[in-house]
Amino acid sequence: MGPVRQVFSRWLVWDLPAPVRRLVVGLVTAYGAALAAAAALTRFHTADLQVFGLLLGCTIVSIEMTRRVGEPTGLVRDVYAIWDLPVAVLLPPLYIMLVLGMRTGLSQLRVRHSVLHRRAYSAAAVGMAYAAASVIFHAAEPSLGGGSGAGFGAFLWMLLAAGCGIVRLFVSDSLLLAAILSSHPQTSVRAELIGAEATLGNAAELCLGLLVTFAAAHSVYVVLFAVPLVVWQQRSVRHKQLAAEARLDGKTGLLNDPTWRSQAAEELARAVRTRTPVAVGIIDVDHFKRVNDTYGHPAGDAVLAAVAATTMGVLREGDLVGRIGGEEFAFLLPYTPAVVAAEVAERLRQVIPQITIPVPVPGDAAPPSVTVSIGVAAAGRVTWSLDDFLFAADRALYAAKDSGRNRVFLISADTPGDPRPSSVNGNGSGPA
Ligand code: GH3
Ligand code: MG
Ligand code: MG
Repeated sequence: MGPVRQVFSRWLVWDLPAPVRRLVVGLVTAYGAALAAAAALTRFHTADLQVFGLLLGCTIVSIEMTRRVGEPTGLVRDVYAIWDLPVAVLLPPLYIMLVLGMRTGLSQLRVRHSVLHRRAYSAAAVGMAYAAASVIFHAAEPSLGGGSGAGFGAFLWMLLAAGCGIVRLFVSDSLLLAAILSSHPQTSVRAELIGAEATLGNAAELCLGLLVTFAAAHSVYVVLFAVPLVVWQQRSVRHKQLAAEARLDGKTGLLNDPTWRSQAAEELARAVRTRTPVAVGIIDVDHFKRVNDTYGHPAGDAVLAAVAATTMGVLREGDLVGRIGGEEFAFLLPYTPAVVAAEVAERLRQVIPQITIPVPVPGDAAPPSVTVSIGVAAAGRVTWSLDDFLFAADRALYAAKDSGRNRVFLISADTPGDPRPSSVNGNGSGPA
C-alpha cells in the first residue's frame, strides 16, 4: 500500500456508517468551498492582517502554554472563543475560518493525535458557525451607525456582537450534536451541552470574548493583557474535564471499576444508616466473544457502548452504573426492594436484545445483537458489605448462565438460599 493510501486508510471516516459519513464528508466539503469563496471575495488590508496576526499569535501562545495539561477524549471544551470572537467580529469571515483550520492543525500536532475526521468535523462545525456569525455581524453593523465608539452606541455594538456569539454557539453545538447523535443515538449529552456548569462556562467565555473584542476594536495591542487570563482559564477548564474523565470508562462513558466501587460503598453505608433496601446487579453479555469473532473488535466496542447507554436509559437518575469488567456491568439501585430490582433487571434483559447497533456488517450478515444474563443480590435491611453483594450477585449470574443464559437470577439477603430465577409476572424470567 502506498503512503497516500496508508494515510487515507487511517482516516477512519470510511469505516463510519453511511449517514454519519455523509454528514462528515458533506460538512467538511462545504467548509472547504466556503473557505475558497471567502478567499475570492475578501479584499486584503494591512490593518486586518495585523489584527489577524496578533490574535492568531495569542491563540498559538495559549495552546503552547496549556498543551502539557493534555486534552480529554470526549466532547472537548476549551476557551478559545475568547480569541475567536474578536476575529469573527472585527475581520471578514475568511480570517476566522483560517484561524479554525490552523488551530485544528496545531492541536493535532502539538496536543493530541485525535481521530482526524473528528477534528476536521469539529473545526468545520465551529468554523461554519463563526463564519455565519461574522456575516451577520458585518451585515447588521452599518445599521447601528456609531460602531464600537463609546456610550450607549458602544453598548448596542456589544449587544450585536453578543448576539452573534450566541448564534455561533447555537449553530456549532447543533452541528456537533447532529454528529454525536447520528453516530451514537443513545448518547446523552444534555449535561455537557446545556447543563448548568456548561451554560456558566459558555457565558463566561462569551463575556470574556466580548471584552477582548471591545478592547481590540479600540487598540489591538491591548489584547495582550488577556493572554494570562485565557491561559489560566484554559488550564482550569482542562483540569476539571480530565479529573472528571479519569473517573469514567473510556469506551462506554460509565463509571470505571474503582469509581463505581467507591460510590457503591458510600451508597451502601447510607442505606445502612437510613435502613433502606438496596439491590446490586451484575450484567454479563452472553457469548460476547462471538460478536468480536464475527464482526470484529470495533463492532464489539460499539455493542458495549450501546448496552451501556441502554442500561443508563432504563435505570433512574440516582442509580449507579459502572463497567466492572470487559463485558460486565454492575448497577446499584438505592431504595429498591428485591421485587422491584427483579423487575428492573427483567426490563434490561428484554430491552438490550432490541438495540440496533450502528456498525458496518460484513457481507449480508445480520447486524449484531446480543442478549444478557443478569445476577441480582437484594437486601431489605442491609447487613452485607459491598463484596458480599457482589459475591452474591456473581453467584446469581453464574446460575443464570448455567440455566441457559438470557435470564435474570436473584439472591435475597432476607431469604437465604440458592439463587433463583426471578419470577416477574409469575412466568419465570427467561427467553420465551
Ligand atoms: P458468556 O456467555 O459465557 O459470558 O460468554 P462470553 O463470550 O461473553 O464470555 P468470555 O468471558 O468467554 O469472553 C468475553 C469476551 O469479551 C472476551 C474478550 O475478548 C471480550 N472483551 C473484553 N473486553 C472487551 C472490550 O473492551 N472490547 C471488546 N470488543 N471485547 C472485549
Ligand atoms: Mg464475562
Ligand atoms: Mg459474557
